[in-house]
Amino acid sequence: MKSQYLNAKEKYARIGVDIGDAISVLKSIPISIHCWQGDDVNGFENIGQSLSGGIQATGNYFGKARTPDELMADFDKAISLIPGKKRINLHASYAIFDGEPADRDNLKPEHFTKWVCFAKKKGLGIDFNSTYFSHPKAKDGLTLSHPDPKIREFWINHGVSCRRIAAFIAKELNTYCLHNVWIPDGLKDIPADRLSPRLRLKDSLDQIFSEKFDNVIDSVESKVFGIGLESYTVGSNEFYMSYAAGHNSVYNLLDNGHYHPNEKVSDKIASLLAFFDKVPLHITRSVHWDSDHVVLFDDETKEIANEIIRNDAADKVLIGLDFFDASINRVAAWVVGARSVQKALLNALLHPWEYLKKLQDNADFTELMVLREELKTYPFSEVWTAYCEDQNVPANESWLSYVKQYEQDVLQHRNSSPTA
Ligand code: RNT
Ligand code: ZN
Repeated sequence: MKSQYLNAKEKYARIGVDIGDAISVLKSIPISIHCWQGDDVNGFENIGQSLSGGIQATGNYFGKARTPDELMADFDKAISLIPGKKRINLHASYAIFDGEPADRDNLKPEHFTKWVCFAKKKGLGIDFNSTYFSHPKAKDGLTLSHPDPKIREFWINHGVSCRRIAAFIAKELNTYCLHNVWIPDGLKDIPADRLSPRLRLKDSLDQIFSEKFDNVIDSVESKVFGIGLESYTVGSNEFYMSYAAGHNSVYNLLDNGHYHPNEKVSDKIASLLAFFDKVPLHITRSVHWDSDHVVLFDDETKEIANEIIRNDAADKVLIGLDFFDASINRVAAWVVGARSVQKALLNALLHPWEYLKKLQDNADFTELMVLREELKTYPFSEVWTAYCEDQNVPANESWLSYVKQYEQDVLQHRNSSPTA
């Protein structure tokens, strides 16, 4: 084992890569893990609304979390098998009510104190999303751009409450809190007016973002289309890109499921880095469309990681995960997705980028191609193993036995209604 590691160290050293340095950088890069993989984006409001807004979780694997305690326990199991620095990404619909439930326009920091305690205990940061879907007032697919000022006001108040909650979280945890806005607003069929909804959205956002907070980073997330909203998306890429460009503290979040299949988010990151000091990211895997499959160690994930690492942007790109697969063990899904992103980051850290950039500048495209191809069979797995050992998590597929044990001990005993 040791000699394999030394062998790998020597091999990488010959191309100018120090694997010890790679491991120490990797350790410091936080991954924000989305809570919503644990319960198919359900949340805890119990308002009788199924998932809406043009997104869908498919599958019916047993054992999904039904209560805050179950979701926290499942999340905890997942993070025990994921190396490195972690944050938890919450949605407003995961508010925990002790007494009377509050509607979305009236959410308060106290509805998230249990999450804050959980995060403190586990050493996690928290990111936050306002929730503009799965609610009776979002039924017709419009929220912040709705023609009815009363409905708009409801959702503006939601955004305002959520930013106050994000500020509370940031203060409690003494780290930034990314507050992201994604709205489903769009139309199934060809619009008669594309501009008015966008002007209304612009005005709603201005109202939501008018209060200033330390340590809250705001972002807006565009999308190409949603199910049932195929013809028009109010919050399009151009709309939000322009909005972010015109507002100092609002950033454009890139979700790599939200573009045409031939567009690559890996290519967009550097464009944004030329103009913004933060680039929030949702890493997902889209199969033909925004299907939100579990993230794998695949070419696009690797290329996204390459962009982050070779542009020295690990503190600018805020990495979050966004997928929801209900057809497999949900805890395993979290672990696969998070470990895949970390593998991609490590893979990127094991490239001699300065040298490769020089080859590009010198137009030596032959050596550039040859070296990149040869690097694909370098002993990456030895370094990944060393990293996992350093972080006290299983290095290979053996982590699954812990999830299977948990499935047997805990998940299998969950029927459809929660026990107290
Ligand atoms: C939807 C967006 C959004 C959601 C989550 C639940 O297409 O990707 O980020 O997935 O907020
Ligand atoms: Zn997303």
